[in-house]
Amino acid sequence: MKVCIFGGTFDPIHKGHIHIAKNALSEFSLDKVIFMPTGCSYMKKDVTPSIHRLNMLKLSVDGIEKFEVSLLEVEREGYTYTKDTVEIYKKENPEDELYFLIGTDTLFMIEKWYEPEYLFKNLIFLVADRNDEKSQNKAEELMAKYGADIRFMSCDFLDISSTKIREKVNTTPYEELVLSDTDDKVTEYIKDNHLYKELNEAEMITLLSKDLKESRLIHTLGVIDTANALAKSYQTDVKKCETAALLHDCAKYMPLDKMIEICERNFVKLNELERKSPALLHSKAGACLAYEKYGIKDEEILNAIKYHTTGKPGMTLMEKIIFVSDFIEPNRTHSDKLPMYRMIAMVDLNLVCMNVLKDTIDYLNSKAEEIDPITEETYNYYKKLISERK
Ligand code: DGI
Ligand code: FE
Ligand code: FE
Repeated sequence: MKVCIFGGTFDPIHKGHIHIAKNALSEFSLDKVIFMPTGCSYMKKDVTPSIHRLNMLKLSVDGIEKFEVSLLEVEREGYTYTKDTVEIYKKENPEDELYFLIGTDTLFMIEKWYEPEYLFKNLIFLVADRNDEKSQNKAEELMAKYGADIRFMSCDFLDISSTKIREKVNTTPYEELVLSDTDDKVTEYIKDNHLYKELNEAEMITLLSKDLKESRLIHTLGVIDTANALAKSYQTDVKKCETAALLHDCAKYMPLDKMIEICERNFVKLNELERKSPALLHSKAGACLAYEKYGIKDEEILNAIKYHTTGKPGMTLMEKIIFVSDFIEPNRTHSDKLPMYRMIAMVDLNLVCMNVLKDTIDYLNSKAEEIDPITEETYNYYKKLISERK
């Protein structure tokens, strides 16, 4: 089979991609074009979460004959080299003749890629885009130097760019948004999932109120107020603390299997206890949901959500503020020590962290619940910290 890999971020996929892929199919009599979206490690700032890029790809490509979408790179953690992708593909499909679709810009960068010799030896490059003299010369240079097989496509090049689409979305209200350069289903997806625009607080609250029960929203408001007061008292970023507080329990009512799924696709490691305990897992799942659904890319905010249930040794100020606020916010009534903790929190967060952890461990023991190792480690960390300064 003659198979062509079409790699890219596809952020978002647009009609130019489809145009090029269709032309590659016919011009080189290919059997298949495989769209290969790049992975993105969890929290990577400059790319839309993989799940959205993948869903948009599927919306435009599914049902088109000879087009496929591959998860090979999306499902691998961290940065993936094209060389690794090709190697894996070849191992599974040793008979295929492999093509690789690129734009002229890539032609000038490819020598900087990991092991270009391997790529030139194993791939036939199809170059879409302007077939100008400079590109021709570069191709000839690569062919001479590496014995590369580089072929220019003869189809016209549509002047469409994902960057321009993102800019347009960013500057247009969703309800007025019309995109002629992507499939309508993709435009709808962008609107429905609030892509390419930062959500403001009101929009986040609207979304959140669909994910949470009223009592949980009231708790959340309490956490926001407490986090606000603590952020001011400790002179740290009030807005970021409030955002973390707002979203800290966003995954509270996700079914356990969905929690596991969202963590796994974001490469968040889980232990056995977390896999069976939604009460524990909602914090890690919440960080992933804040990232995928609420568009939060700030690592500090995401980590404050991620560790709000167990804490962790050596928490940042923001992590401590969220961890403590969750426990002491005014709607909590579970312990008569809370008024004292609320006062101490304004002057000594570490001391309150230690106490909160001690109370949690006592509570879990009384219920014969398993204690997560990180809860234990965090308690020991803060206990030591307090004892050493005396
Ligand atoms: O989500 P909230 O109710 O606002 O509060 P939270 O995120 O602190 O979650 C509290 C729950 O988490 C509570 O049911 C106890 C549980 N939890 C915290 N640490 C551990 C734990 N559960 C187990 N099994 N093991 C832990 O170490
Ligand atoms: Fe929680
Ligand atoms: Fe909470």
